[in-house]
Amino acid sequence: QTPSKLTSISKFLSLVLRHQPEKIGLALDASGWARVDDLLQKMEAAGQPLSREALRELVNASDKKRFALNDDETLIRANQGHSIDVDLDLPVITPPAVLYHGTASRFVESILSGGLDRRARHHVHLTEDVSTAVAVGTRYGDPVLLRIDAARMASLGHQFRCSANGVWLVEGVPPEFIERV
Ligand code: HQG
Repeated sequence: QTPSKLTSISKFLSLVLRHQPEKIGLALDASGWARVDDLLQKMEAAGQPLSREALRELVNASDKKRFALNDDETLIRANQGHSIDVDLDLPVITPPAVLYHGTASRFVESILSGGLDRRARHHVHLTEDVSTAVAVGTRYGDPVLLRIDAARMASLGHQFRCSANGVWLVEGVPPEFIERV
């Protein structure tokens, strides 16, 4: 597969595994898993045929490890980023003391006064990695890096979870924990 073809298939998988499974008539269970057989059959019917091997390669090669297969490779789900109601069953764990969020400059005033909201997603997405945060912010414009005092948030009872691909998830970040870097 060419890189652009892989990207387009990955985007299609994100669409049906995170946002609109009904678009191809796919069923997800309460934890967001779809049957691989069902997915491949529905993708073929939707004019996006994909072999089992190509799917496995895409899952393994994906830069951000967006998708996970279960042990016997009969089930697949998105690791994070859902807008539909799924429960990923991720445990609450202690975060690193400092996490980062990258956003676009036009959002900063609103974020510093009202905090970070989850918007269309289930959670606010945070990262340990400055360069990842900057890349995420660049998607929406001129990037701004925000430093989050995760240690203090956790000590005050905010619940942090970490997705299988290392994205830190929290329901919201009030402004007092946010500092523009
Ligand atoms: C902003 C990609 C104004 C927030 C990335 C962000 C990430 C506010 C945007 C993942 C706000 C939401 C998530 C407030 C939040 N006022 N703006 N109060 N609160 N915002 O895409 O974090 O490719 O839903 O700063 O790599 O940008 O999907 O979240 O700019 O990991 O795998 O509202 O998406 O991963 O945008 O990105 P998003 P995000 P995938």
